[in-house]
Amino acid sequence: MEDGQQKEKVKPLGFLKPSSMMTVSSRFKTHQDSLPRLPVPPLQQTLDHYLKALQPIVSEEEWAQTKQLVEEFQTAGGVGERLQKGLERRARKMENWLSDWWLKTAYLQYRQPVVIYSSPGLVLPRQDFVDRQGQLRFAAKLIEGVLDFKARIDHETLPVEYLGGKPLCMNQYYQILSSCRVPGPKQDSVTNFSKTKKPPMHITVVHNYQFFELDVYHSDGTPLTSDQIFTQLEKIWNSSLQTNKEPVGILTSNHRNSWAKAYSTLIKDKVNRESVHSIQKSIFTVCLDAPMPWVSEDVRRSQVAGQMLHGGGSKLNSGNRWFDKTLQFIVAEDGSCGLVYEHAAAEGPPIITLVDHVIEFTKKPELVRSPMVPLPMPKKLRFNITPEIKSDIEKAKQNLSMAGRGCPVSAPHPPPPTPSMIQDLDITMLMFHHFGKDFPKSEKLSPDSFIQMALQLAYYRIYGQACATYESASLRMFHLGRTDTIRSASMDSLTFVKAMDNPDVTEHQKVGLLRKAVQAHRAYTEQLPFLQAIRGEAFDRHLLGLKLQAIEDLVSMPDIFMDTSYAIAMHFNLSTSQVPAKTDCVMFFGPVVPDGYGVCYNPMEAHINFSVSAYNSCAETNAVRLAHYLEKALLDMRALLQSHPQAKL
Ligand code: COA
Ligand code: HC5
Repeated sequence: MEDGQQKEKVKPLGFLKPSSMMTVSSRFKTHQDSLPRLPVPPLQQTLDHYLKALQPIVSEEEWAQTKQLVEEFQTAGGVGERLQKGLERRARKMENWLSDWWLKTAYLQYRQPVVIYSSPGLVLPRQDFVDRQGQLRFAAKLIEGVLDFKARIDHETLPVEYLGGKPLCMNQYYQILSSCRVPGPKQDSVTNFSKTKKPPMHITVVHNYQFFELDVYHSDGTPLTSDQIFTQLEKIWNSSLQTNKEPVGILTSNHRNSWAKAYSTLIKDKVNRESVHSIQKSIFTVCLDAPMPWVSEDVRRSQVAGQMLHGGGSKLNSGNRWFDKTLQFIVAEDGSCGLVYEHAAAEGPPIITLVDHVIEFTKKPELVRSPMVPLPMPKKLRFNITPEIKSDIEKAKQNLSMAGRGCPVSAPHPPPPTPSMIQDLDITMLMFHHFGKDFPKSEKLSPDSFIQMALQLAYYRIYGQACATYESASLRMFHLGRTDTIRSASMDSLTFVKAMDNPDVTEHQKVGLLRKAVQAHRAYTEQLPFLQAIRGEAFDRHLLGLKLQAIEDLVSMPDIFMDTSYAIAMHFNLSTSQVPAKTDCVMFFGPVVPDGYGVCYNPMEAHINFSVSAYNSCAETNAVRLAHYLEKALLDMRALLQSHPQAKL
C-alpha cells in the first residue's frame, strides 16, 4: 500500500457511553467536547510551506523577493513572533480561534451577491414525472424526507461521521435547518431559529413568486404525512396561479450592500417585515418552479444547473427564491430537481448527507394512505410593494439578468455592454463515464489526488503554466472546524505535467512522475489539517490568522501580505472541491476570480460527475474547453498507467 487509506465510517453517537445513562443532548455535547481543538501550527513550518507552495506558480525573482520578506518576518522578536503569540493567546481563549474569523472573512463580510459567487447548487437525478401532479407528489415526499432527517437532528441520533479514522465535528448539522442569512450594511449575519423558545413548525413554499407559510406539524407535534403535504401543496398551487406578481425574492440576488439597503426599506412595512420573518424562520424552502424554455439535451444539463444556481433570470425562476435562505429545494414540473444553499452556515458534506437520506426516503413506497384530516389553508405571505421597493426590484433584475447598463449606445465610443450575472456564467457538466474511483484504487492511488493531477494536466495543456489551485479540505476533525486549503499545484505536479507531453521523457519515467505527483498531493491531504502539526503542509488558514491578527494588533500590514507572490498565491484560478455523495448528483459553484474556474466533482465507484464553471466576460477561460481537456487528461493518465503495469510495484 503506497499511502494510507481514509475510511469514512459512521458510528452512532450512542457509542460514547451507555445511552441509558445519558440524556440525548449530553451525548452530543460529550462528543463535541471530546474533539480536539484547532491548534496554531508552528510559525516556521507555515512559512516554509508557503515558500514551497509558491515555487510552481511565481517567477524565480518573485520567489527570491518573497523569501527575503519571509526571513524578515520571522526574525527573532520580530513581527511574525508577535502575531504568532497573539494567535496562540486567542486559541487559548476561544473554542476555535479560526471559526468566527472564517465565517466573517469568507462569508459575512463578502459583499458580492451570494448567487453564483458564493452559494453552491446541486442537480438531483431527473425524476420520472412530467406533470404538476407528479411534481407536487415528489415535492411532498421530499418534504416528508427532510422532516424525517430533521427528527434525527432534533433527537441528536445522527451517527458521528469519520474521515481518515477521526471522528468529525457534527455542529454544522445543527445549522442547516431553520436558519437564514440576513443582510447588513457592512456585514451580514446568520440567524438560526432551531434553538429558540418557539422553533419553527413551518416551511416556506414559493410558486409563481408567491411565498406561503406551510405548517408541517400537527398540533401534537407529529409531522404531516406526504399525502397531507400534497393536499396542502395543491391548495398553494391553486391560490397562486397569477403570473404577474412582483418577484420580490429577486432582491436577495443583489450585491450585499445594495440588498442591505433595500432590506431596510422593505421591512419598514409591518406586513413585509412579518412575511420576511416567516421566510427567515422557516425550516427550509421549497420552490415549485415554472417550466424552463425547451433546449436540446446537450445544453439541458447546463440549463438545469443555472436554474439551481440563479433561477434562470427575472422572467423565469429567479424570483421564485429567497437566496438568503440556507436551504432551498427546487422542484420543477418537468422532473428537474435540485437545490441551492447559502454557504455561510455549513459546508457541502452535511447538505449531501441530508440529500442522500431524502432521496432514499423518496424511493420508499407509500404503504398506507394516511387519513385525510381537514387542514387549514397555508398562509400566504403578503408584500406591500411601494415605488421605492419596486425600483429596488428593477435594479436587482437588471443586475441579475439584463445586459448592458450605463452608457447610452449613441455615445461616440460606447463601452461594450456589461453582461448580467447570468449571462456572464459559463457552466458545463462533465459526466465522465470511462471510470470512477475504481481505477485509481486498482492502481493503489488516491482517487482524489489522481483527479486533482488530471486537473493540473488539463490546465497546463491549455495555459502552459500552473496556477494557484485551491481544493477544500475538511477541518471537521477539530471542534467547530470548517476547511483549510490543499494546494494541488506543487513542484511534483508541475514536473509531471511538463513531462507528460515531452517526447524526450520515456513512458516509464512519466509513470514514475505521475505516481510521485499523486503521492505528493496525497501527502498534503493526509498530513494536512494540522493533524500532524509537525509535518503538516496546509498553511492557508494559519497565514490568514496571522494577517487578521495583524489587522487587530498592528498599524501597518506586514510586507509578506503586500507582495506580488502573496497576491498570486491567493488568486485561485482553479477553485475545486470534492463532494462525494451516494446519490448520483452533480454539484457546482462559480469561480472565485474573474479569470478562473470552479470545478466540483462527485466521484462514484465507476464514474465521476464533474461541473466546470467560468465567466464569459473573460476571453481566456472556457468551461467546455477545460472539461474537454480534463476528460482527455484522465484518459491519458489511465492509458499511461495501463501501458506500464510493472510500474505498479
Ligand atoms: N489505494 C487504494 N485506495 C485508496 C488509496 C490508495 N492509495 N487512497 C485512498 N483510497 C480509497 C479510500 O480508502 C476511499 O475509499 P472508499 O471509496 O471506500 O471510501 C477512496 O479511495 C477515496 O479516497 P480519496 O480519493 O483519497 O479521498 P478522501 O476520501 O481521502 O478525501 C479529501 C480527500 C481532501 C476530499 C477529504 O479529506 C476532505 O477533506 N473532504 C471534505 C471536502 C469538503 O469539505 N468539501 C466541501 C467543501 S464545502
Ligand atoms: C454542494 C457542493 C458544495 C461545495 C462547496 C465548496 O466546496 O465550498 C468551498 C468551501 C471551502 O471553505 O473550501 C469553497 N469553494 C466553493 C470556493 C471551493
